[in-house]
Formats: sequence, structure tokens, C-alpha cells
Amino acid sequence: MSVLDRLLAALGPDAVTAGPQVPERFCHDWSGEPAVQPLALIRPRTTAEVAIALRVCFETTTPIVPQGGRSGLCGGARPISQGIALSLDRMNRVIAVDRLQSTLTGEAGCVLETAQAAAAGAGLLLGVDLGARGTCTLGGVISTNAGGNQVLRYGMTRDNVLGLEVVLADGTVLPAMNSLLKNNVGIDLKQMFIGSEGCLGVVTQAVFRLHPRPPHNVTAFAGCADTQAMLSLLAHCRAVFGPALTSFEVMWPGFYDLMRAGIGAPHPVQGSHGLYVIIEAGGFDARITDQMEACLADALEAGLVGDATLAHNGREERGLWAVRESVSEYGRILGALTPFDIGLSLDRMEEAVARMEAALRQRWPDVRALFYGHMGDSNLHLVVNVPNVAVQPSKEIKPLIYDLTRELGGTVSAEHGIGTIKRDVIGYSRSDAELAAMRAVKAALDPRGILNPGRSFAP
Ligand code: LAC
Ligand code: ZN
Repeated sequence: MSVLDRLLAALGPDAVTAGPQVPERFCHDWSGEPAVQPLALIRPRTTAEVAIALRVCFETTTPIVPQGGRSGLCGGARPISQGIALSLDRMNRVIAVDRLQSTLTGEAGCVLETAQAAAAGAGLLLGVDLGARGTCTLGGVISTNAGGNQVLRYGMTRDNVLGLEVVLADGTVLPAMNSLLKNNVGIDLKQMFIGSEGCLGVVTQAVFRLHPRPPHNVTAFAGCADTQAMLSLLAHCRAVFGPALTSFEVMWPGFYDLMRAGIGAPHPVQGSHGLYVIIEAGGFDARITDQMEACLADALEAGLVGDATLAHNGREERGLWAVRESVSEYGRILGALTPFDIGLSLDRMEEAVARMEAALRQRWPDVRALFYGHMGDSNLHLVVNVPNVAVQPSKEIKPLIYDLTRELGGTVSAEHGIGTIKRDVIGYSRSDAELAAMRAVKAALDPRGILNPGRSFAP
């Protein structure tokens, strides 16, 4: 019996779709890498069905690619042509919110925004937030250890997960649904599955730690003259707000001007500036808005800021974020692109941007090199588009940027992961010994190498 026939016999036609009938959206992610039709798509409704699918794949040594919302930017959820795509999209429930324990339990395919709303409904806050919140899923953010816009306050996804249920490559269900903040028994196995991009197991459920929901939030938008001013503003905001500072997002004008025009958003401050900053703070004292006003007034006086404004309601707040949140529009506005997600210490940021831009422009004078990022987390994003070429010269663009990243002591992935597109530079940010240890874990948990082969650290 073929793999497809075995899967059909075990799971039925409702759960299994043969390659030619697989809807297009399951054939690619947001990386811009070309679509791939898998051998079959499986859409299980239960953990037991996930386990059955994995057992069949294990027995037949069939590659399997788990999928969440497919909003990843690194190709990790793109199907493999002779493999199975396993979408968790039907396992999309919030199972429970526990107010007393301050936890949320959800299925892997639950859309992040749905989980955030469930936490909010209980007066609590889920600490993971990113632009793709309406598309990405709990399993996806866990598998990629997603970062996002509030890392400086709540940490990465890893810091917000208490427990997991994972199905291993051979179909074994690993129940690790811890809901205690402290549980110090042996190896904290869940951490191996967080950020390992579906190479060690398929996450089917998770317990998230929730946080008290700050009732008072303030969002500001500021223009700074240059990187030095922006970094001084960051230090100033940290000193003023302490742990109440939730976001410090920066956009360089190349990014800001093009994307703002592309989505038709208004410009919230007077005049043009060297950098645009979104500052957000959330606290338990209604005076936080006054604090932000005072913070910005001081910054204006000190010359750290050229002009600034505050949002007075939810609509204005969304307006201040609009350009920063336009990631799903890149394809439409820029066309094909080569994205980067670099981590660098802040004292090298100015040099990094200048040298990367210069290196690109020297090679392609009309290049569009758009810089932005989570400066509160030392995380710089860059999207590169070379106009008027049939195929983006990614193979040439990447070494320019990654060689500089390495030279400046940075990491090739701060929050997006490796997927397929950064495999060749994984060694820039991890030693041979670290990679060997990762592969030893992989071999132990997935001896036949069926889970997301050729992605991240997986052979
Ligand atoms: C962002 C995504 C791309 O920060 O990480 O917009
Ligand atoms: Zn980001």
C-alpha cells in the first residue's frame, strides 16, 4: 500500500488530501520561496490523529512538515514534494483560561489573536504579540520561539510557555502539560521543542503563562535625528518606565517612507527625521500617559527627539503602528525580497546599518534596503529588493549581509529562526560543537529523520 493509501485508510478522506487537490495556501509560507505541492496534506482534528499520521510516516520513512499559520519568513513550513504537510489548523481551540493560576491552555492551531482575546476576556494578558497575530498559531510561535513587539517586557515565546503536549516522530505522545511556574524535575523537555522548528516533534497543545493585564497603556511616535539620539531615547525610556516599557520599535526612513506610501498611512509627526520610533508602555497607574508626555518633553528638550505625538484612543494607536505592522504587505509593495532578522549589540547598530546599506548599494545602485526592528531587543530587520531583475539575487545579497553580521559579532537569526533560507549560515552563529549536540538530540528523538528534514539544524 502506498503512503497515501495507508494515511487514507487510517485517517479517512476528511483528514487526508492528495497532492494535486491540496489548496494553494498550504503549499508555501510568507518567505516568498516558491510554492511546493506535497505528496498529501493532513489536517487532523485530535492529538490521536496526529499520532497516527506520524506513525505511518515513521513506518514508511516519509518526510513530514508541520504547519501552523504559515506566516514564517524562513521557509520552515513549506512542504517537501515527496513529503506530507501536516496542518494543525483544525486543532484551533482555546481549551481553558485559568484565572487563579494565570494560564491559558490551547491547541496548537489556535490563532494567536484568538488566544490573546481569550486571555483579555479573563482580564489577563498573553505576553507574545507580533504583526502576524491574526494568522500565526500557538504551535507556530512555539516551534519558532517567536519574538515580536513586547519581548523587552515579556520575553520570547520560550519565556511564556509552561507546558506542551508533543507528538514525537514515531507517534509517541509526550505529555508535558505543566502549568506550574516552578517545576524543577529533571530536564525541562519542553524547551527542546520550543524554537526547534518542528524538527524534534509536533506540538499539539500548550500551556501559556499569562500576565496581569496593564489597565493603562500609552503609545507614542517620535522622530529622532540619528542612531545616537535614538539610543539615548531608549536609555531614557528605560529609566522612566522601568519594566512598564513594552515596545521600542524603530524604522529607518527607507522602510518608513516606502511602506507608508504603499499602505497609504498618514504621517503622525511634523517633518522628516533620521529615524522613527514607536514607544509603548503599559502600567497599573493612570498617570502613565502623563509620564510619557513628560518623558517626550524631556527628550525634546535634550534634543533626542525632533517631534513626537501620543495616541489618544485605540484608533490613533493602531494608526501609529500601521506602517510598522505592514509586514503582510511586503510582497504587494516590494515584490520579491530577501529578508533578514539580525541580532546585534546596540553599540554596533549604526555601523551595521551604514555598512550593510553601502555594501548593497555599491553592488546594486538602485537597491531597496529597508531597515527596521525591535531596538529594545537589539534586533534589526532588513528587507532587500533589487528592482528590475527577473530573480532576486539572494545568493549574492545574503553573503554581503551575513559576513558583516559575523564580523560585527551578531546573530543570523534573532527571532525568525533558520528554516531553509539560513541553513548555509547557521554556523556563523553556532559552534560546531553546538550543532553536533543539536543533531545528536535530533538523532535520538527522530532516528529516521522524518521531521522537517533539511530545515534549521536537521540533516
Ligand atoms: C517584524 C517581523 C517581520 O518584526 O518579525 O515585523
Ligand atoms: Zn520582528
